[in-house]
Amino acid sequence: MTEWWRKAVVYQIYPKSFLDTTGNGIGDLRGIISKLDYLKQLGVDVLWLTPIYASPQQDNGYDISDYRRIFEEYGTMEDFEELLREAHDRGLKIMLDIVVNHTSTDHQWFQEARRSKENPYRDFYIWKEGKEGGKPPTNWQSKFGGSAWEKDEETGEYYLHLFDVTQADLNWEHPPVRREVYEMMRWWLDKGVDGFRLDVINLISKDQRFPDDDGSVPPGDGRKFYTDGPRIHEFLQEMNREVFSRYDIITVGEMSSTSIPECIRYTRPDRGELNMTFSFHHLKVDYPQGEKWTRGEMDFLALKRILAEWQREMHAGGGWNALFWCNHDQPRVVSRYGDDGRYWKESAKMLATVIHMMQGTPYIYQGEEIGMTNPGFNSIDDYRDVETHNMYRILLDQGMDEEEVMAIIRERSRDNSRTPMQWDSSAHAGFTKGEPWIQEAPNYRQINVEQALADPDSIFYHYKELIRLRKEYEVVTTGDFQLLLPDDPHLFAYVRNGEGEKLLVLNNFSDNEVPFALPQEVAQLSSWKGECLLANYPDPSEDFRELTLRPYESVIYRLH
Ligand code: TEU
Repeated sequence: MTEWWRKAVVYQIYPKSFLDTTGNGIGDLRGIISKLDYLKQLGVDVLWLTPIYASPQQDNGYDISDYRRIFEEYGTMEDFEELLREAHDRGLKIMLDIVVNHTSTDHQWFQEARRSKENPYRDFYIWKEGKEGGKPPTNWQSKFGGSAWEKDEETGEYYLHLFDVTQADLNWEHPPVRREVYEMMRWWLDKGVDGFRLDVINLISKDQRFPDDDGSVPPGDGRKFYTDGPRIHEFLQEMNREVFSRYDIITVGEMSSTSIPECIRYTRPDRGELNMTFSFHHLKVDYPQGEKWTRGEMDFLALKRILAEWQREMHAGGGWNALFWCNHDQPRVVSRYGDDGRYWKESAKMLATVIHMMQGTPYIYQGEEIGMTNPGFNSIDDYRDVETHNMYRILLDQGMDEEEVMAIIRERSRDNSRTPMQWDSSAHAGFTKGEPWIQEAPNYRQINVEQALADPDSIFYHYKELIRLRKEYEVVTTGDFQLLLPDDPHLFAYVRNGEGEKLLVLNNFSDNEVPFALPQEVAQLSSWKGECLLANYPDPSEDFRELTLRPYESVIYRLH
């Protein structure tokens, strides 16, 4: 039996930037309701909303101050219930983003906890004495720059924050924390929510010795003491028992710096943890020496190697991948691994094909389906993201000149994907009638939904076709994966092998013409018949055994 989520396609909505119906410059739930028909037309099955809960918005909602209230700028609980109803009426499911590694320091639990060492909520968080000389308890670094510990003046102890100082890490060793979290999750599921995306869920179990990181394993920032930590599988199995197993839902864990063996453990059905995981190694192949805040070229062979390893090994181990190029933390993929100039349309379609014909559950991030690009802002004042602003200061303090800092930010900032959804060519891309909380990308007059829907050859319709193919051909869901030409510097070619049916997926990642010839290892295919299922040029070659791929050309052949 194939569980429904293995054949599903998920669409990620960043509510703040999706559609504003009130004119305050911030997207809202009613905006999402008004676009459900558009999403249905695309053909997706599940909508993942990034956090919509009450929050001071230091990190755009990943800093939750109340898990059971809606952020008031987004609307009311009645709006949410209406969204749920309207989505369900159309056969769309709703997945919420659950952030339980940390809460906002505005959360009532933290407000109580910081009052005194004796407060009943004290142990909801992780408190430690500093070291001699006014030093923090360990040398761990926050993912957003600087120490991961903040001294709280009230009691003189430090609390741990792996992200912003306003995002205090919860203490999962403390059973009442786990009970509260499970109860909150059931509360949402009882409302009718269809699943969860679990934010940085592989970071919740910390090594209780809290050692310093001696740097022997790069990057030496402490992550080895809390990534896929000592009790992580125990916690997830408990969560599954207490919550997930009682509902027919979809669960995906966001896994920071994880490994294939761990993700097999997280997702093998008999282990009772999660349905699938996001991993990020394929989105670090343009980080020189693993360092995000520098500029670098993509290592294409590494990209192929990594994606192929995850395909093969997760399949062999019985795990399940979430497939994606884009989310609200990543630059736009067409600007990053494609070409957002001359071959914008071809390369956006090609990238979509690469991911959507793999095994796993694909995720589309809002705007990806119309080929939205990085906005290329010039001034730090155009950026809103807390990480971007922290890194701006840190890099300047290190002596880097402002121009170089801005060049890095233009490539790396998370705001690249957080600009307003481009609906049409009217002011502010049709996102708001007011002033948007962040500027829209300047190219919205050319790249927008209205345009895409009017053009039968648009990127939108390519995504729609890819989704349709997944539903039509079983091999996309169940077939195994074979990488061809691992050393070819331009082509990403692979075969999906199903019963009596195969797919040959050819993709040119360059703006050159590149010849392809069916390699020896699949030469037996020479007796097979092949038909083209989808391409990004109007006249793809009929011969799949030997052909020349044009710039960014992408073709899917069905062989039988
Ligand atoms: O992100 C986790 C995470 O580690 C990142 O992708 C992070 O943005 C990156 O390491 C910074 O360089 C999740 C959310 O997706 C992100 O938006 C939140 O800011 C973060 O957790 C904290 O909740």
